[in-house]
Amino acid sequence: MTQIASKKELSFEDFKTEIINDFKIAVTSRECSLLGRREVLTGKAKFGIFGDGKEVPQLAMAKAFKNGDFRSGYYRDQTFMMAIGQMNIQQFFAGLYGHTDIEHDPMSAGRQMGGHFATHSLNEDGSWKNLVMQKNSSADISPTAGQMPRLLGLAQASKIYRNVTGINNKTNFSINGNEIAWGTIGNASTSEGLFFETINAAGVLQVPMVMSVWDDEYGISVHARHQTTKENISEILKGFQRDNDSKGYEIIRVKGWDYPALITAYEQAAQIAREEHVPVLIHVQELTQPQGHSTSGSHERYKNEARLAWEADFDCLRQMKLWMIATNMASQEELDEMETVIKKEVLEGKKAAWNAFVEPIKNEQKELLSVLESIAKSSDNEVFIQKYSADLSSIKEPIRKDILLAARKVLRIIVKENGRNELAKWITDYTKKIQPKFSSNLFSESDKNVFSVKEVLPTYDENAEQVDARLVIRDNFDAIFSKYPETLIFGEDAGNIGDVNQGLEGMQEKYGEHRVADVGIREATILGQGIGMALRGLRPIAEIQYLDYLLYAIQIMSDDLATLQYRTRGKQKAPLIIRTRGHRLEGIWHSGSPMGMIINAIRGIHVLVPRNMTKAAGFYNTLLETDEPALVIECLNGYRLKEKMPTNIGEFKTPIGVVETLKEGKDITLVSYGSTLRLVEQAAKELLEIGIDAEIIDIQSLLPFDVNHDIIKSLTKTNRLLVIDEDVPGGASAFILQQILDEQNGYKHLDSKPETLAAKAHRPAYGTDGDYFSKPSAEDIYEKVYAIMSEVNPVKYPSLF
Ligand SMILES: Cc1ncc(C[n+]2csc(CCOP(=O)(O)OP(=O)(O)O)c2C)c(N)n1
Ligand SMILES: [Mg+2]
Repeated sequence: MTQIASKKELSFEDFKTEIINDFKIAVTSRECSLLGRREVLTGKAKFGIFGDGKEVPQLAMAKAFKNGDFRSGYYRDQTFMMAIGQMNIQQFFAGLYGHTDIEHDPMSAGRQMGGHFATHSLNEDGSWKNLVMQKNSSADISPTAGQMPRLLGLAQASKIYRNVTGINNKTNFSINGNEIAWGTIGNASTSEGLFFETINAAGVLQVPMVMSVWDDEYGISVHARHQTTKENISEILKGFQRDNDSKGYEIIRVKGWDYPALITAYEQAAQIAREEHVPVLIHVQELTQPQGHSTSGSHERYKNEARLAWEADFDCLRQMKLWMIATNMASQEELDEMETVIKKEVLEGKKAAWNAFVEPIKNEQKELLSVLESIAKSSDNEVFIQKYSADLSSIKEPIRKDILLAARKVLRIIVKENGRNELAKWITDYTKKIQPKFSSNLFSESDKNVFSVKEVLPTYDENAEQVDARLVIRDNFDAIFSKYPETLIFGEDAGNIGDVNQGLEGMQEKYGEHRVADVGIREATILGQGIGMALRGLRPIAEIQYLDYLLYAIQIMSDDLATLQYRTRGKQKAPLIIRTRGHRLEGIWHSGSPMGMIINAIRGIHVLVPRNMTKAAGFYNTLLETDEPALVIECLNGYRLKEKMPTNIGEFKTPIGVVETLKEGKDITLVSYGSTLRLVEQAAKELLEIGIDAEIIDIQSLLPFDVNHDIIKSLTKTNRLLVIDEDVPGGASAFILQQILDEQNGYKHLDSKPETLAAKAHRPAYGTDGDYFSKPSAEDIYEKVYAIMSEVNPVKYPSLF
């Protein structure tokens, strides 16, 4: 481990201007924190979490941070963002107020609370910017340590760009893999499993990652003694230190108030990571929180007098100032003068941000008031309308809720009057204009979204042979890897043996260990690898061995990947493909299908459930033409079933959001997906023998769901609906029913009660009997349909039970 201490040898002749500039950035940032807190306490902003007490190390990090580099950090990093020129005073306050205009709040267009930072990787049309020409920050998320998994992938991308031939010319994303991924995390958040998982994985992978731990000894009110063994993260990570015999980390320890030592530490870290592709941990100690954790509490409640006094003394900004004076960088008076000027600047920036935030809303307020005034004149309820108008106009600094609420209340009063039309139209138009500010960009809005790809059917030779279906998948991956050099796949057992079901057999030999890779058993960071690499222009396919183990990764899918486009208002994308296999096999953890949980946790990621390997391969081919993330769940029991080998392998495409009718029928519509369809088909055959003619629809993609509303077309014919699902009762079947009945107005066409047939509420038991008694069987399906038809025609179909 390297202990960096100030050598006080920076030549002030050379560095004076730069240091003064640094000081000004730190003071600006501090003043923003101080004023920001006031804005919250006076009610202008909802919540504030600031970077005070962490300014100086961030100046050092910014100096070592080069174009093309990426940050993956957390809410304390405002000084860093200012120092790399990606956030100014006005933007800081715009974020605090929640300004919904991306021009004003470039971090998230008001979608994230202040302190969650991002840069723009995409142009307005969704195409990539040149990322090596700019300094990049992946978009922050709030869950502590949630920034860690993607950091691993951001760093790994450099490794891939440096080592994989054929993509080295992708200069928009990398110059020979020289880019560093810089992580920041609070000391207390290192208690999270995601931190340790990432640390270990980065050591194994030997990627250019510099991880800074901002250590202020606390996590809100909880002291390090409750967080970290030995109260010291670099102490306990010592075993990761590289030496002559084994690869590992370079671990550096430095005091957060020691400016020259910090500069040296960060220079050294950058050199090691950039040139050698070795991960570095910088433990930045002795940091403080001058205003406590956030605006929701005060730290005087849990820090004693001695600690508070120490924090005042060792405030990094104060120490930097003392050092500047001691080294004759500037006099006390000069620095005081700078502070006075900056205070004024921050105040002005804050005012400008507030005005920019409220002005458009005030105009909307005026607009509604004039509509209300004209309606009031000819209304029997003039007095009431005037009351609402007066209340609204008395709000000096309205928010949009105030405006819309007044309009909607008045609409109720005048529902029987002529003015209703005008006001209803105003409300509709206003909502149409404003709603996207809060709801756009959940998915890609570019011309490469999933709906941009046309279906291409598989083609077959006349006497095409039936092969093990895993060969269709394998040959399709082969075609993909040779067609797209930026694709790569990684997962447990995915490399050497070519995945547990041999769908990647021989691929590592052919495409190398960087592109077809085994990884450790660590689902969350497998996902993170995928997110990070996709953020840097690669096309990763992250493999989760079994669907049941997706739970380990679902937090990061839900919090990070699913929200990415949304939380950056379309300024970042990670078109990651997550490959897994699931549905019916054997036992509690090998045959689950928690689809309801999955589809509800990851809105923002497409969820595709192909019934066979040809369909699955077609989904991969489609997805690689788009810029959106998706989860593809292959049928675990389908690899050894026979399918015909298509001639246009790698080219055929399964459309996304489109259902397929597998069998036409006139009596009832059976809706299902995945492995269960085979049982549905069997039941339908047996039902036909007694004259019940069922129509079978394969959903194929749960998200997006039947965008053409084809299921409705079936219901107009059959007037009856049964949804068959292997999830728990009320799981995915509830979603499917909601889509058909509510979204597609399916209830209008029904003559019988719409029904669902799901698995038992418990996890499926082991073995064939376990499956039979836990999940819907062909007999269950037969009997359920029969019972529905028995109610319709009891004479023809007398009750079975
Ligand atoms: C998963 C998760 N749990 C809890 C929280 C609430 N929370 C926000 S910040 C924080 C403390 C973090 O402390 P530390 O990592 O030391 O960072 P610091 O704020 O001290 O810089 C907690 C518990 C959260 N955001 N995410
Ligand atoms: Mg802390």
